[in-house]
Amino acid sequence: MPDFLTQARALLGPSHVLTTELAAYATDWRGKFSGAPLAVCRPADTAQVAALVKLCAACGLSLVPQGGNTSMCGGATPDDSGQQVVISLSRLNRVLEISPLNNTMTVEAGCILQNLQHLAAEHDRLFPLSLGAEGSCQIGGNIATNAGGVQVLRYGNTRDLVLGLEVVLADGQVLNLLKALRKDNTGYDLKHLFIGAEGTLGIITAAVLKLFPAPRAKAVAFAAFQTPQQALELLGLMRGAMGDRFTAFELMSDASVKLVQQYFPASPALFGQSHPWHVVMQASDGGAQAALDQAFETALESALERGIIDDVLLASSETQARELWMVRENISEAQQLDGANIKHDIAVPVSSVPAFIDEVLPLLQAAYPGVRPMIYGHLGDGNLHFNVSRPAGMSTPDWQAETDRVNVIVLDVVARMQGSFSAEHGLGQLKNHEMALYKTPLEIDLMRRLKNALDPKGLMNPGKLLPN
Ligand code: FAD
Ligand code: 2HG
Ligand code: ZN
Repeated sequence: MPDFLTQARALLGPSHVLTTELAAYATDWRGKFSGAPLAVCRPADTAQVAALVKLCAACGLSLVPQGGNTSMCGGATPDDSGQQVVISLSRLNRVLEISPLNNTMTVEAGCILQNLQHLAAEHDRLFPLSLGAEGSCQIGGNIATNAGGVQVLRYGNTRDLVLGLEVVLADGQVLNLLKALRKDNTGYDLKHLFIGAEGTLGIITAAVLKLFPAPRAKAVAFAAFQTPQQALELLGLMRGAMGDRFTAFELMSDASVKLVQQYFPASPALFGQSHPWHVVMQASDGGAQAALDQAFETALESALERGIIDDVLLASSETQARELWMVRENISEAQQLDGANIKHDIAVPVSSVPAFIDEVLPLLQAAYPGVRPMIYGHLGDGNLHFNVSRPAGMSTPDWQAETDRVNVIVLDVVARMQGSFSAEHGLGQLKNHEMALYKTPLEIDLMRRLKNALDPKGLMNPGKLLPN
């Protein structure tokens, strides 16, 4: 077997093969998983990624692709065998082309999402993927997890934003699908195999992304109301009034808003009294600000008159809009600061969300008196983050020991409602075991056959996505 470290250093340069101070690469964002990689390699381009994959294969070493390491499921965290190589894509951060006429940009996988949003804006375009981790996650990681975020309602998931891909396969071959085509029915659409595959089928090195016209006007509001059913009524009313201009509709329980206010004291003051539920919502378009404001305000007035909402705050400046959004975007971080929580990233049909909440809450409260569910998420997509914080007085290890039981309570209801046990974060090493419970044997068998066809030696991110 070739000496991996010597050859990797010759290939990438010694400073790009790290064997010490690996904690930032070896531990996940939540601090839930950590491993012991043999090395962290930082290739500079697609050719180096391909050569590195070939070297790993020759040495019989498995590899873990890593972008911004913001996975919620330990997807980018190596195991503790000392036999896995983390391949960090951070140095593949070039923009290869931006074409306002085609409404596309071609970028390397290690580009930070927020930088791509800014780049699009500089060209008077919108790249609509938007999520709390956008300042550090990479487009390769977004594609590998088929990330969702807060504008799926209008623009779809990452899968809908990718026109072309370049992928290094498990044997080191480079599959170049970097086409900027809106139509191409020439056989199986191979790029979709790698989108959402969590690095188990290949390493994404570049992508062609869709751009949209840059909005000229934007309206943001934060509303308070009594029941999830009213949130659905509000969603229907706002979509009816605003049509395609309605881009985001994010639900938050009062407990999750209060948690943000507790851990982020600079959060904006909201309403004079408590309300059980809140949403932050956004509309945007290419027309005049006054016209958008008028349509938005008229729709909200109608919601108030009909008693759908109790109260509403309209952002009167970009700063205020950002502050209102930060209440929503800081919930993850606030939960992280608050200690252990058992996360569920579920989806049910949008119309079933109120029934789902009504069914699960009493079951949890009966099993764990004093439990603190933090319910929030992308209501417009039927996707809730149903993250259950430990009951007051229970220790973190005792609560973590309840994970399987809590999962069954929540996920069995999801399954009965024909839902998904992982709507946008993927499976990683946190939820791959649930596959065996909630996917059919035929689905799992087909996935294994795909995996074996593309990665017969099982070297690409083993232990993730598929059940062990
Ligand atoms: P990593 O964490 O590095 O990797 C994620 C997975 O992709 C791993 O399996 C890894 O092996 C694989 N991977 C990474 N890069 C490549 C590549 N180039 N080729 C092949 N495989 C690769 N997700 C949502 O969907 N919606 C949200 O609203 C959302 N909000 C978040 C908010 C916060 C505060 C945090 C911490 C995370 C959030 N996430 C969200 C989860 C996370 O999935 C996203 O942040 C992001 O898509 C992951 O990108 P990354 O570059 O950090 O990937
Ligand atoms: C969000 O929508 C993210 O804020 C993170 O998907 C959710 O922390 C979570 O569970
Ligand atoms: Zn989310």
